[in-house]
Amino acid sequence: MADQDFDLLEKTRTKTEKKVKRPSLYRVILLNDDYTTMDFVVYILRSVFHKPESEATRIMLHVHRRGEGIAGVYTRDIAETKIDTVHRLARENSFPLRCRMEKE
Ligand code: TYC
Repeated sequence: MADQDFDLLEKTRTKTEKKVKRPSLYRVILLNDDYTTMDFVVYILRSVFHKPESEATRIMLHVHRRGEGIAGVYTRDIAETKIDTVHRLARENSFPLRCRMEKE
């Protein structure tokens, strides 16, 4: 390939390429309430957020005492799906447990 042809192709590539960016991350925040059992919250933290038993218990007690706490940090789609799963499991088990997300 001639040098000027290469330069032309390279210029086109530079114009059209998109920068690779890290996705924004979102904290999934678990909210306290008076009715959801501690066991159910620990079950949620283990099954949905893949926390070991000791950490699940620590996070649950933090939320119980402080009102809210971080269940995990994920990309937007994963965070939204986890929130939907928590709300579905809570509803299926007649608990009012809620969570929300916030950008890191
Ligand atoms: N406050 C609840 C109770 O005393 C326990 C609880 C903890 C509920 C964390 C929700 O996100 C929560 N049974």
